[in-house]
Amino acid sequence: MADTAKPRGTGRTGTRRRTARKEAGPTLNDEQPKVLLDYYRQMLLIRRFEERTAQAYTQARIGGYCHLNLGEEATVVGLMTALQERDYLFTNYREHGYAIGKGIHPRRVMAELYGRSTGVSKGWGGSMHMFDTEARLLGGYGIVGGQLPLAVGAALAVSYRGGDEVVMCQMGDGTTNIGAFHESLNIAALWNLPVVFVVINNYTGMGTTVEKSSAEPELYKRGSSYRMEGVRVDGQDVLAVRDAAADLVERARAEQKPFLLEAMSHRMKGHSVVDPAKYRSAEQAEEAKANDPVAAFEARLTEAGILTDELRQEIADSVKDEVADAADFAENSPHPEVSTLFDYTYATPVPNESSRMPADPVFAEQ
Ligand SMILES: Cc1ncc(C[n+]2csc(CCOP(=O)(O)OP(=O)(O)O)c2C)c(N)n1
Repeated sequence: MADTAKPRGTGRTGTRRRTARKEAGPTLNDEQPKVLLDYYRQMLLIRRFEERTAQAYTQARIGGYCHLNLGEEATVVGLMTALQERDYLFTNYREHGYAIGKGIHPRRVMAELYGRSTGVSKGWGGSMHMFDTEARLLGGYGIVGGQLPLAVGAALAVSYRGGDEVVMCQMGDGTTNIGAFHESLNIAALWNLPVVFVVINNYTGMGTTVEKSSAEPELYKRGSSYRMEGVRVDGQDVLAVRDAAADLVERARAEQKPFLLEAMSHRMKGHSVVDPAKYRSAEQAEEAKANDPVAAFEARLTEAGILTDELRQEIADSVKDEVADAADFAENSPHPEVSTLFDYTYATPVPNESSRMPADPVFAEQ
């Protein structure tokens, strides 16, 4: 087990999260400027995409629940960079950035949010249920912990077929107290399945803190109950996340066994778009702001002379255009035909499948 993240100050009430001491993460020296700029662009794209999503939601262009990745951009990009194209991904409902990172076009992600037929899930899934077999994103789940047993099942299928794909299963910190977490880690370890379980520790499950809800708040240590190696990483540092995740993904592939990764993150806004996060102290909100991973990476690249003023403007403009294009695409896409409502419920047609449409009478006339 290893803790490579910055230490967390846990004061008596657990409200102070971090001490001032910073552990050194990976340096920029061995990195290609082009690659670093690409990470920066991806992080900025997710940031602007999510801001646009929040705006569209408050304008009632997007319905249902809507949870954003604001503040978690370094974690998202680091994790997605660590996966090979053939690897599978399961996430919770906070998945817009993951969908983009897994290679799904922002247009299709935005269109799904708008509930349009051009969306990732043809407009029937919405924010929490993006699913794309081609990109190997196997959901998007609204039930806390719902993705874990399914990820284990997918890894069992991979293992049974003798494949070399790895399954990454993302979740929040609150999820580690759900029964499915323990059942899934147990079976994955028992059956030597290639799953990397990733806990995004943004310190809060809705309004409840990790310290208030978890008897073992150092969540990466929970793997030890299942003899599963756990690693904690600084989720604000895209390079640290990438390195830690890539190491575990490749070890899961080579050694055919599961791992647990905990990424220490900050959620910059409320639990969902409509949550004003009043349970958070001004100090905590300030701390999240001070730990903005996009701003931090931007400053780091600027200091290293990799990001010039000109490049920053160029990237900002192209990201702005890409997000505007995604929103236009969504806005101008058609709604799905109601007759397709039942088409995607099961993989194959099943007998007794209900195909009653919303306005149909409950009992057909004789
Ligand atoms: C089984 C179940 N219980 C409760 C909920 C309501 N709920 C939605 S999100 C959430 C908090 C989960 O927090 P965490 O796992 O830390 O993820 P985060 O939202 O921080 O990404 C809860 C309790 C739910 N969706 N499913």
